[in-house]
Formats: sequence, structure tokens, C-alpha cells
Amino acid sequence: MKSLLAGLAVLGLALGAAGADGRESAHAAAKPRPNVVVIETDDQTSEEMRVMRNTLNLIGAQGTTFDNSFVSLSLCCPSRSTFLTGQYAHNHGVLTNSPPNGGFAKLDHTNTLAVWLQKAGYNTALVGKYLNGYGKKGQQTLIPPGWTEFHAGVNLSYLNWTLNDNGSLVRYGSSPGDYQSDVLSAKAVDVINRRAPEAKPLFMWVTYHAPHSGGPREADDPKGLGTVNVADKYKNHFAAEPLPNMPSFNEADVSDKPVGIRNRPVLTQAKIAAIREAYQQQLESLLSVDDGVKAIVDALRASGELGNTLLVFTDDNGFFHGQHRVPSGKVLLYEPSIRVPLLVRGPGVPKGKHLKQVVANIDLAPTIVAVAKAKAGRVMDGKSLLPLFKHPSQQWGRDLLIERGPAGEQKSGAGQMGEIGNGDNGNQGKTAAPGDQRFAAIRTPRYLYAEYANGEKELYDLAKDPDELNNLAFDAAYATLRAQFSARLAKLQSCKGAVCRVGPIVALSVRCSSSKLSASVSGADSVLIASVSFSVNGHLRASDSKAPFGARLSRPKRATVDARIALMDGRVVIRQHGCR
Ligand SMILES: [Ca+2]
Ligand SMILES: [Ca+2]
Ligand SMILES: [Ca+2]
Repeated sequence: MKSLLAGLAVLGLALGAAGADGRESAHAAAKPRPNVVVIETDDQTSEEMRVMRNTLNLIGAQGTTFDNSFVSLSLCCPSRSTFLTGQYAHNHGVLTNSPPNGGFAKLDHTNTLAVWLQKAGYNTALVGKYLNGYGKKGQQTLIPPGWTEFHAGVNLSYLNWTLNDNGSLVRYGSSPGDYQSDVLSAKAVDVINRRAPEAKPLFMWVTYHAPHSGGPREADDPKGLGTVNVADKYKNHFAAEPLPNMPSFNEADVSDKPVGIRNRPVLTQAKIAAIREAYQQQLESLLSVDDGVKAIVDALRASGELGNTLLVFTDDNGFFHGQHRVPSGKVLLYEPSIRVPLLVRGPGVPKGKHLKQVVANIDLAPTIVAVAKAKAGRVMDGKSLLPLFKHPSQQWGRDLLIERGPAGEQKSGAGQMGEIGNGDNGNQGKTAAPGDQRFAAIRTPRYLYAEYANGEKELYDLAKDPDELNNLAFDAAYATLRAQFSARLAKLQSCKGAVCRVGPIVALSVRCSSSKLSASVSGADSVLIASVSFSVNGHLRASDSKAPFGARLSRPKRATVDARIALMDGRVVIRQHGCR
């Protein structure tokens, strides 16, 4: 974990007066790979980021925020497995939180991001929650492959909990100093302090359990709804906070929605009060995480490593607080459930930038593998985010898959973090019908299109209807678009690797004559094009919103033509061609 300056100093001493050539190669050799620290929360919404002042200031303002970041399967264990593999759930096989279709035991732990980074010369450390089902009796000191250090909760009550502290079980009690989030922050700081002097870079995954529901119960906990436990110092800090004012809250007309929503009762005043208390407690618990983020950044700075650390803040899935009549939980495909914060700072990451590209948890492992110059042992489905830091106007045109496995257990068994109350089935209520749970969906920058196992469909135009109130699945005007989405979804549902990243098939051709150039866009998917704008050497020169899409332009001596191709489904791609 040697910083650039420290590395140069050590090499400078070792090489002495090696001369200009020697110094140059010493410089190249000394440029170390950055540390990677990923801080992840559990069941946090993007909306809740607003109370995390340290995280916004120390990571967001100092780095890049992805305004459209999603998880492909909105549930703890599948999402964490995606982080560890760069794969969609249908490829890593962890479809839910417990056996037979999911849980800790379902993942091949010999082939994860931790293993790849350790092989590439990193120290690797886990601090916090691992995968659901980890820490079963008899296996509580188990350390999965790939981890140099492993500090994982075997149960994660916020007080009176037990940590597998690198092979020994440590029990925490009920005094304020035992509060889980604070203990995890101190562990992460300790890892940084101990590993900083080492030559190896560090990969650390700090996974807070907050703001996920968990005990012990508090005096103001509502009946019949899971809540997080709040640190004493932050209890009732947000006692006056209203629920976010969203049009989808307690949705008035759900008659156009699938049966799992359609049969839900209107939320009662008592239920709304309970949801509000649960929401306030989530915000309060995030203040402890936010303190931890500051402590981690401070430790990195004190060790001289901050400038050489890729620091990521994200979350394993979103959460419902009454939207679409869902009082709590996740798993479903609506925005509050699939949208997660993603903030990144570090070497080469632009400061204070917001990017709008659609990115997802499948992209994190590819990014970290690229940063670490490691070799992935799996075919990854996502894409490294690094090119977006260098070229923020780059557009991929990729469809994102939102999926859900077969309905699993009613609740997780013993072991790390039972999902009681808001897990896989927790938000289904008593209205679930056969086949209404498994779905696959496409999320483009503009639309969400979903097909359920029972044949029901949903389509939302998020540009006109960001709150997903008006299901267009029955609207004849959208029949062509639905057919397009259905065909693409069929491919995406079983995609692997590069196939998952395929964008629209459109190409730019440019004919260059001495003073003019003639540009045109064509290809199998050109029927989907809404408009094309043509730029020459970075200056917008023409736009065309009618097929065939083309432009005749005057040509400077050296011309680079960019075609920004906007598709009717909201995807955008950029194709480039040069005249020399
Ligand atoms: Ca979660
Ligand atoms: Ca509580
Ligand atoms: Ca309260």
C-alpha cells in the first residue's frame, strides 16, 4: 500500500545517482497501482444520500457521482454476488438469499474478485456483512478464499452481535461502544493503519449492515414493520422528518399494475406512520455510516494513501417506503428498489462531476479489475467505468437487465442476517399469486419494460412518467416498441459476457472529398433511430431527425466526424469517423 511519494522516496534511495535513464524507469516502476476501498450500505435509497454530508463532501464533491446507477437484482445476496463476480445473477447463480437458489453456499467462492486481486498482489480485506447465510453454526470462523483479512459479522444485530475477527469469534455487548456500525468503522480504520506501510496495495470491502432492519428493538419501533437500530447519539435526530413527497407514494390507481401490486390495499394512516418511523430510523442510522466514511477518509489521508486510493461508495439495493403501496422491502423492479447511490473518487476520477450514463453493480468488478490490473477468472457481464472518467461524453447504448429469480424462502435460515420481514417475499404481502414474482426487465435511459412469468407485462416511459404510475403495456401506440424490447429481453435474459453489452447495430460512414464530406448512419437497428447530430472536430454542424440519416458538410483539412445517434428507446451511441 505504498503511496506514490513513499515509493519514489524508497526507490530514489535504493537507486542513488542512477542517472536520467535510471530515474525514468524507476519512476515507471514506482507508479503503484492504487488501493481500492469500496464502502457499501445495505437497503439504502438514493434519496437518503442527502443526509450523508461527509460522504457527499469527501467522496461526491471530490470525485464523480453516477446519477443513474442501478442494481440488476435488488436483493442483498444476489447483489453482493454480482459485486464479487461482475456477473448478472443468472450467470453467478445466486438468485435469492437462501438455498436452494441462493445464499452464501450457492456462490463459487474460489473464483471471486477477492481471489483475483489477491493473485494480482493485493492485500484484501472484508469488514462487515458478507453474503446472507454466512456464519452458520459450526462454520462461524470460516474464511472464504481470497481474503488476507476477514472481519465478518456472523450475526449482525446492531448490539449484542458476534464478529468473525479473522478466525476468532469476538462478541460485542450492549454498551454504546459496541454499536455495530461504529465497530466496523474502527475495524476498517485499523486495517488501513496496519496495511498502509506495506508495499502491497490494499483492496478493502467495507459493508455496513445499516440501514437494513435489525435489532435490538427500540421504544419507538412501530408494530409489524422492520426497522434498523439507531445509535444512542442519533436516536430521533430526524423525528420531524416527513416521508419523501413522491407521486408514487400510496399510489391511488394500481389497476394497471401486475397482480402483486394491483391487489394491495391502500396504506392506512397507522401503516403510513410506521413507514415514516422506519424511514426516519434509516436516515438516523446512516449518520453512523457517514461518520465511518469520514474516519476511513481521515485514516487514508493520515497514512498518505488518500491520493492513491480509488474510493467507492455504493449500496446493495434500494428500498420501498410506501411507493406503489409497498410499505417496505425491495426486490421489485420499480425505481426506489433498483436505484442505488454510486460515488467514486480517486486517481483519474474527475472532481465534482455528475454522469448520467446508465451504470450498474455489474460494472464494479470490471472497474476494479482494470484499476488493479488483475485478471478476472470469470467472463464478466459488466463494463469498466474507467473510460467514462476519461471521456465523460462516451455513450454505450447498452440495455441493462433487471431480473428476479424464482421466489425463494419465506425467510432466511439461521446465519448472517435473516431477511425477516423485508426480504425476498417480505414485500409481497398476502396477495402473491403463482407466477407473479419472477420477472425479467430491460432498463434503458428512458424506458422500463418487464415481462413476468405469469404473462403480465409493464412498460413505463420514464421521461414522461418517472414515478412509474402509468403502465403502457396495454397502449396500442407502444406495440412496436414493446415488440423491440421483448426481442431484446429474450437475448439479455440469458446473455453472457460481451452479448450483455451489445448496443444498437448502427454504423457511421463518411465519404471524404477535397472540400466536402458526406456522412450517413445506417445499420440493422436504424429503424429505431430518432435523431442524429453530426459534429466535426467537436463542433455541432448538423442534425437530422428523419430517415435516411445523413448530412453533407464542409470539411476542414483534418476532420473527425462524430455522430451522436439517439434511439427512440432512449439509448444514445456515438460513432466516429475521420477524414485525413
Ligand atoms: Ca440489501
Ligand atoms: Ca428500530
Ligand atoms: Ca424515532
